[in-house]
Amino acid sequence: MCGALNCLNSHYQFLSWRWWLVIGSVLSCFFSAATVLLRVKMNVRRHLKEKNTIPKIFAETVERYGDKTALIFEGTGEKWTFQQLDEYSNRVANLLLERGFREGDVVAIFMENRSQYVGLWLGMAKIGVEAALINFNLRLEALVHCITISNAKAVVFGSELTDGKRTAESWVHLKSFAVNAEYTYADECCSASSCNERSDTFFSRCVRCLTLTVASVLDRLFYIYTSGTTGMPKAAIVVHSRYYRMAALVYYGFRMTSDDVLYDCLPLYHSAGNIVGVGQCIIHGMTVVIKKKFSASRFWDDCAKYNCTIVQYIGEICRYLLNQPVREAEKRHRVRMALGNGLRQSIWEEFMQRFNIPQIAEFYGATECNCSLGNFDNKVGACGFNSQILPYIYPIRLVRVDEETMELIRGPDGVCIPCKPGEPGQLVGRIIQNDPLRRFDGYVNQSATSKKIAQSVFKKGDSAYLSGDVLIMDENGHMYFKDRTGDTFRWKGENVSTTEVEGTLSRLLDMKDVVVYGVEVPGAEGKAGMAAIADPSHSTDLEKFVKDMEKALPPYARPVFLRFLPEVNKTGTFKFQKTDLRRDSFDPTAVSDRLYFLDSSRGRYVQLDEELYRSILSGKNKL
Ligand SMILES: *[C@@H]1O[C@H](CO)[C@@H](O)[C@H](O)[C@H]1NC(C)=O
Ligand SMILES: *[C@@H]1O[C@H](CO)[C@@H](O)[C@H](O)[C@H]1NC(C)=O
Ligand SMILES: *[C@@H]1O[C@H](CO)[C@@H](O)[C@H](O)[C@H]1NC(C)=O
Ligand SMILES: *[C@@H]1O[C@H](CO)[C@@H](O)[C@H](O)[C@H]1NC(C)=O
Ligand SMILES: *[C@@H]1O[C@H](CO)[C@@H](O)[C@H](O)[C@H]1NC(C)=O
Ligand SMILES: CC(=O)N[C@H]1CO[C@H](CO)[C@@H](O)[C@@H]1O
Repeated sequence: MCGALNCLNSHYQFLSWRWWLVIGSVLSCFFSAATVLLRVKMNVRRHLKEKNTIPKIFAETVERYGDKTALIFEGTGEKWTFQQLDEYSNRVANLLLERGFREGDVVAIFMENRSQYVGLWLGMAKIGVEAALINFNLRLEALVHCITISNAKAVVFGSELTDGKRTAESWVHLKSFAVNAEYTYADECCSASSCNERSDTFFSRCVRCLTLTVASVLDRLFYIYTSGTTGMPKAAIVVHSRYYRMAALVYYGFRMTSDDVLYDCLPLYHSAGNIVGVGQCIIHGMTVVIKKKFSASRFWDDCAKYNCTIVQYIGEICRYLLNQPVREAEKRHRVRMALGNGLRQSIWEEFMQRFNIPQIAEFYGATECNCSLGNFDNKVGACGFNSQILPYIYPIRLVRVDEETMELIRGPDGVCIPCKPGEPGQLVGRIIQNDPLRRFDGYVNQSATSKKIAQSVFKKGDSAYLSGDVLIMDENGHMYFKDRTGDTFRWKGENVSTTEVEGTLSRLLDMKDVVVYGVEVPGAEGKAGMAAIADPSHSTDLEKFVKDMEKALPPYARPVFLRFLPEVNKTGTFKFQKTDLRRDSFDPTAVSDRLYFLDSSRGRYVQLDEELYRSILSGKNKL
């Protein structure tokens, strides 16, 4: 619909039919975005007025969909109906009440992704106990850090995380009974089918007698941790209305129905998996297939098996799918939409064509941020839409920043400068604390919260949420993702976007994992580009690579250093971890991987040994 309109800037004659066509489609984009926003806004208002918390909304869902399948756990094939999920969560609630947990207490959940995961936090929410959803990949310091900052009174363990449990036993400040007791507890409830046969403490709990704790939709539902690509994770607060809003925006925005079947292979300790995915089950009565772990080779077979109509993706998942050999199931499925964020523009169309996916539903929005965007009209490459008129309804904006330091650039009056179309800028969202849609609930750590808020952004004296992400808006109002904070670097007087270079290089290298970052070279201004390439089979033809690269990238964007390694580290949400790579830099004494240096005079990569390294450091070798 809005896709055909990149050409608004060309000179249409006033009153010509094409001019009207353009205006017409900009307006229709605008109205569809505005309708979605108003609809969600009205629903949030209503839930606020009727005090409809997530457990109350779920109760309505159960009433309506009772025997329909709510969750399917791929792996065991276990299915839970809405009724069963409700009963399970009531047992959880009753058990916790008996153990003395009360409204406002925090209980951490540290287990791998299983159906019970949802039942656990939902059960807690029914009695106002707040769950801290801990990343189950964490160990040692990071794990202790996350549990500590959540102020959890108890931890529910999955038995599969035994070395995590050992770590946990040293947490003297946790109630000892809780650690031991809850550990067994999560273990006992491993399958719904065994529930009926067992008469142990958990399953003897009443499933019907439970009074929901009266709460406001502005109360805390649970905590989700930021992925911590830089530094320790932060606990972001998710209130009931935010959960509703995140799930409802994609539901209405992308025109989903309760008859859709959603394939969710993302971790449940993260908002994409647990809110955008599972939220469709809790709120809208959709069947959600929970996959224990993302598998590129099983992906389409699973979709075909469960008749999934929507799949979720995140980070690099789409590229891993493209990297797979062609298989029959990849076109046999009924998937009509892929929902997620982080699909690179460089593979967007190939992904749609090869797997026969009619619509990409790319959205943008951090857990804690109130500036979500959605690409509601299938526009290639865009992560959202915001027209020039929309800011009155939806106050988000791109403002000028120094892309390297992310410092806001202000005009003479001290207010931030809005970007023009085509100009990259940081996405900011105005904060209006008494509007549930415009609220920023922040982090558990107050000082982390204040770091994400700036004053005098839209006008003097206001405050706004800083997303930390750089986007570009075109003339029509489509927004495109540029880079994450600190990912752009400057080289030879130019700004290099790591996301763009990664996309290009990965394409040249048959979709290998490529991570690009800037490294400091003594005596050189800015940062030199370095690319870490996952190449376990040593299959890269460097000569061909250089030739292709020279055609595809301008000189300043070509990586000066290459590092070939067996595997690149990723976060639980399939994003690359760059911190270690940056720290290792290009020092051959510190890195055992193969390193190369771009000898620009000869136009080829040469192996980087200690001698060459010293010569670069001393400035003898020109970069
Ligand atoms: C998928 O759809 C087919 C045809 O409508 C049906 O026979 C099959 O039982 C469905 N599978 C599941 C898991 O619902
Ligand atoms: C690079 O970005 C900075 C601000 O972040 C800007 O001032 C500068 O003009 C940009 N340089 C180029 C060559 O685009
Ligand atoms: C972001 O949160 C702040 C703080 O509550 C709020 O005032 C602002 O309106 C929100 N902005 C958006 C775009 O949601
Ligand atoms: C809170 O955030 C600040 C700033 O980000 C950080 O320095 C501090 O260590 C954090 N405190 C805790 C307890 O995590
Ligand atoms: C990947 O992570 C492991 C474990 O944290 C670490 O030991 C290793 O150095 C990392 N590799 C790279 C290339 O950063
Ligand atoms: C991603 C992941 O680790 N998934 C886990 C989900 O739960 C099953 C069963 O406990 C584990 O085997 C998976 O590894």
